[in-house]
Amino acid sequence: MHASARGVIERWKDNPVLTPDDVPYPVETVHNAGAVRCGDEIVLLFRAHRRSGRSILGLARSRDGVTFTVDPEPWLVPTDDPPLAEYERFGVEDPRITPLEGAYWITYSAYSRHGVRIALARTRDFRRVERVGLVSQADMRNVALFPEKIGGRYARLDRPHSGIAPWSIWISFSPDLVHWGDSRRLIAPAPYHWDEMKVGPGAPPIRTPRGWLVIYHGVFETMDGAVYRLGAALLDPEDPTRVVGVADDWILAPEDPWEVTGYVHNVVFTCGAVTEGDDRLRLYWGGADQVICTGTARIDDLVELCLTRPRPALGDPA
Ligand code: BMA
Repeated sequence: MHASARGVIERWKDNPVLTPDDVPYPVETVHNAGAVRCGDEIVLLFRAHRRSGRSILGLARSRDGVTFTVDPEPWLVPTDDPPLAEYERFGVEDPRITPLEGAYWITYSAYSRHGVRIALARTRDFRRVERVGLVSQADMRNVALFPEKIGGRYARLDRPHSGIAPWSIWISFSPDLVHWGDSRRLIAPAPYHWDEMKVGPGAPPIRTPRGWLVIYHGVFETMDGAVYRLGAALLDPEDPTRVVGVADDWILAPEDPWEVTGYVHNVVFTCGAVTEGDDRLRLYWGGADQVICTGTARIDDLVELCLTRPRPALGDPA
């Protein structure tokens, strides 16, 4: 029997797992968290709006994946040090965490009057953090590093903005994690489909026996504003420039009251997931840009959706 997209993610019964009230410093929101295992903890790096409307990154820790304690101070705030200061002035947003070669690498959006660029930071312990620098020009968002080199190069999924082309998921390569190129488009929004307005990578790609599992967000424009949902795609395990399949249906849509109503209505948006045992994925998502929710799915179910009911990666859906 084929897995059905509806219900493929089992929501945690006590969502949301983090709200602004859980944060010991003033914030309006807590959402869009990168996630990783670090020792016996799950660490979330989340985006939080200050009253000004500008964002900072906060850190929360958990032993069980559902009960979190937030550190007393923000983890990363816009820097005053040049040259990055000029590019982080309006805030830092949407971090993704990738463990790679003994460190945790964090890609985040750096906002300024010059647009949105991606910056890279690294840490070994989530106590000290070192900024590496900017790794894209404007305008770029949603950068997720692969957790291993591919063909001798670092690889990432990214999502350039364009006034001309649809906002698509691309793949790029680098010799050093700083200089990127050889970019190719992988997955485009599908016209008149739930992800027709834009798509963007979510959690860093997850290696499975049948390929790299990509959880992405897709946006649909309505008369009532945009709706953000999550979808799944599979890339070839050896050559991730080849798309194996993009699931036709979404895997998660705003349904719970705190996903439907909040800072921005009708949003589920992910930056992170961790594996649980051999066969499950624990996904974290922002609900309505205001709270953090979690749920789990069988990795095989997600993979099967990509294989059995795919839509064209770059073209019209069936
Ligand atoms: C995107 C980003 C995300 C946010 C989403 C929905 O452009 O700003 O951080 O969750 O919009 O508002």
